[in-house]
Amino acid sequence: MRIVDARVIVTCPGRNFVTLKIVTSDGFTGVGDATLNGRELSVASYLTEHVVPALIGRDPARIEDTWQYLYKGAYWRRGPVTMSAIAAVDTALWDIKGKVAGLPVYQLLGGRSRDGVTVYGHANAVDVDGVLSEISAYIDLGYRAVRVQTGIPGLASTYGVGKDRTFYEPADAAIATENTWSTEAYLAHIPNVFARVREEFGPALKLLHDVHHRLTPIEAARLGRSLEPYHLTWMEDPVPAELQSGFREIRRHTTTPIAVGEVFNTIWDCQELITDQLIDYIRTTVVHAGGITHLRRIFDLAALYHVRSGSHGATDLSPICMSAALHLDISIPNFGLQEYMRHTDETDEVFPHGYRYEGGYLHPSEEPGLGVDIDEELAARYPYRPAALPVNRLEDGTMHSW
Ligand code: GCO
Ligand code: MG
Repeated sequence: MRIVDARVIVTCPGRNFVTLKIVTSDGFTGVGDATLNGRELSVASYLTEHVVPALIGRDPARIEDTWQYLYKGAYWRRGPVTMSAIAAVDTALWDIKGKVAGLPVYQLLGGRSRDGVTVYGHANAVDVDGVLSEISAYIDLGYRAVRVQTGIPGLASTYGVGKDRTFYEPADAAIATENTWSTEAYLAHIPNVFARVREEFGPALKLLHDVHHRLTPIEAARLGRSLEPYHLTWMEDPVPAELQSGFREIRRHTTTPIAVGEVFNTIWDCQELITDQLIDYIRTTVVHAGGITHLRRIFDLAALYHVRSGSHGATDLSPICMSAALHLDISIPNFGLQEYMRHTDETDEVFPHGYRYEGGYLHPSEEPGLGVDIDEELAARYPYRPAALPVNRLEDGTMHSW
């Protein structure tokens, strides 16, 4: 069997997605997500110009070899564009392997390690009363874990708090929206939010919070310590993570667990974080960290150091990425949590999928392969619309991490 066709499909059913579809000589097809929010066309071009021509004629069964060919063969290693492109190829080849074997991909990964994949929802609102009612709504849907984000008094807008609460989407303009940030206002407000939330919902609900790379290590240490009475499951992305040793400073001061990794692309971005036990959850994803093959490598390393998975699952990761994530989540020994931000109906229609939500858990599809596809005719009705992620400035105008 050979690869006879590979095409890149860009579509915008409410938001932009980039998808790779691979076709084999025996008529099997596989799909992979290649979406890089705000930089979509760079991955589409990397695939179309540099990867697709090299795929034609290759044996689709050679997943590891193809991964190594694309990673080592480019000479220019790592980076979000390269690794999202490799991820799309890898995911599509696992999909094909499952279809050829007649098995859902999780069976090829060793079978089930659990009955369902525990997910967390993204509860957000401008004020505390609003977020309390959002959390209640998630509990009514059966969620056991929620990530809590609120507006900050004195700031006009805050990351993680959307116009539409259910479908949070930060990429809201062709040229990046500018936000203003105050660490002082933030650090003064957040502990009060969690005090209210715990008071209202008791100790059993898993609570998470996304800091979105905005603090320095010592500020993050202060936040972690101030949140200790409320027993968070994790404090996410407390600092920008280029400096892995910076996490040592946070660890020294607080027992609030730390999760990081949504912007990481390879195992090298988190090697020290894992082997030095500086984090508790690794949040790398299928689409941005080199596909099922490489993500499993990261999770296997993490398992040796008591680090659990907590994959990113925002709306900019397509239902193809979510399908692939669930096959990994259900099979690995060190699963922690899976983020689940619901896609809009338009998106779900373009990507018909067999995974389902029930009572706080997601369940992967039982169909052979990943159990997800792209409706190409429908996708063609939603042309690409430029949309960038916001930027962030301090009150004096200094550029800050978003
Ligand atoms: C999360 C994230 C997202 C990202 C978004 C960027 O869900 O944890 O931080 O909201 O900001 O996915 O494209
Ligand atoms: Mg995040």
